Amino acid sequence: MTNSPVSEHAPKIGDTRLLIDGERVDSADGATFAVYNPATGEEIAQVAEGKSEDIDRAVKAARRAFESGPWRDMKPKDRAAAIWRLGELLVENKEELGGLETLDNGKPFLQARDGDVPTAAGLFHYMSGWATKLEGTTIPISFPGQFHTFTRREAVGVVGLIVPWNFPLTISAWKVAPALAAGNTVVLKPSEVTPLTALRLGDLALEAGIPPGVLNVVPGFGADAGAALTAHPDVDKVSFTGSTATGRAIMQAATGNIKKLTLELGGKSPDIIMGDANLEAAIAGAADGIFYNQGEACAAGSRIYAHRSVYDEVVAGISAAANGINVGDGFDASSFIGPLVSKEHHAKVRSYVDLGREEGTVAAGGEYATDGGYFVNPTVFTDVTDQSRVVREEIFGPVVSIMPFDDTDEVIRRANDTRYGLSAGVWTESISTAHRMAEALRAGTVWVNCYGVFDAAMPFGGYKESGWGREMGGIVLNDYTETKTVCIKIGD
Ligand code: TXE
Repeated sequence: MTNSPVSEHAPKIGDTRLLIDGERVDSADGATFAVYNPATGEEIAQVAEGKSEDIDRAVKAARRAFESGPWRDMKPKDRAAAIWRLGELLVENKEELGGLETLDNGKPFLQARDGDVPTAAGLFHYMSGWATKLEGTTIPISFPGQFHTFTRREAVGVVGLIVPWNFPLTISAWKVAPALAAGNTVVLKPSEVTPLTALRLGDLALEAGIPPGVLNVVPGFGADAGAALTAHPDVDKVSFTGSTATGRAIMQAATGNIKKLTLELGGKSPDIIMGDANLEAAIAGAADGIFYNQGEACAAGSRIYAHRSVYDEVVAGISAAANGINVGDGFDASSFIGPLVSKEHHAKVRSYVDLGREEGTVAAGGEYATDGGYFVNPTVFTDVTDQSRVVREEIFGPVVSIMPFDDTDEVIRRANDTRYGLSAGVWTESISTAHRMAEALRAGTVWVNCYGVFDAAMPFGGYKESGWGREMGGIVLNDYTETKTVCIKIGD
């Protein structure tokens, strides 16, 4: 691995202090916490640990920046230009940002540099265009000639953005880009497991001309910094991506000042291979749909339903794909999947691998590292039932269950039999089956003959316990703006 052609891309880790009001600062009590390289388990940095006092400082800075107007009152075209420039800076720094993501999260460097970073940049490019297009409407109310009524779209205010560790930079961009486009000011709290790219994002925002205090970045733990941000009386809105359990805690914490909330939570997404599917494409796509990013993806297609007529072929194909995946250090160019993100998460996924062995049959994988890095081999379970825990619960690792089905109504019912509703996949050559399934599946995104396609212009979010609201697309601006109705009397 040390001779790998990409190992030279491991970057130096720069300043790891908090970013508040445009300055890098220590936490109020001087506390720091360790972050680790999940490929080795070794500590790579000490990062300033934000706590409630630091969150309060950051919220005050964001409030000042909001009220005093350098951002909200900036000409929309200038705001757009700064956000666009931030996208450009991400692209210019993709080597460093991709390398930091690999060091911190473990994902393969080539995927981080050529996938995560350009995707994040794309969010800033796309959202910059909305800064000049937040239009209201004129409304013909029931009193002709007496009133002129219209709406305005205004920034919500200070927004708290809480992001997880699986796509640290990309999910930060999902939230920061529309928040800024709408004129809000931000306190961003990255995951304590992967804080490095969010801090660099904050530096680059300043370099792009986004004024101090508009984007503050406060790493810290969920129970402390995260809880303080969600309970803070001067935060107008919180957008969160993470587990459903934490989403519930955030809903409760937000009741104090009735914060607006966007929640993008867990998933247990079905990926359905119909009897008439192009099997080569379906097998490759479904394997990628679960194993990409080590299966640490909220949209991962972790329940594969294969029509009984193609079931054996699908099991053989996905198992072969699993066995063919190189698992290793993300800085090794041949690794398609890296280690899981942390010791704790590794322990969770390992326990599900052990459980699946009891609940079903291992068709591929089933092994994991027990020391050193947090590796788990891509694992395929068969002979499980719809009630098996590995089929019902979010594992968030490279672990998939494959189940046979006989007819379309049955598979729709089984696919929808989950508390989640984030995404779903369908593989079929029939246009009518494609449309029928797309309509019947209770999920925020349905991919047909593809899986895991994301774009800044495509809304993404969940039905049921997978969340509230949407990320991306023009629709997300609704969540970052207030609509003000203005009614002016113009006649009797
Ligand atoms: O998530 P948490 P964890 C799922 C996945 C994973 C499980 C646990 O199944 O195994 O969640 O992961 C912050 N108030 N997903 O424990 O706790 C925390 O600091 C405010 C799915 O890492 O949800 C981090 O920044 N904030 C998911 C963020 O919430 C709090 C992605 C996510 O952490 C908080 C990640 C609190 N009380 C995990 N507690 C997806 N939907 O993509 C924690 N946080």
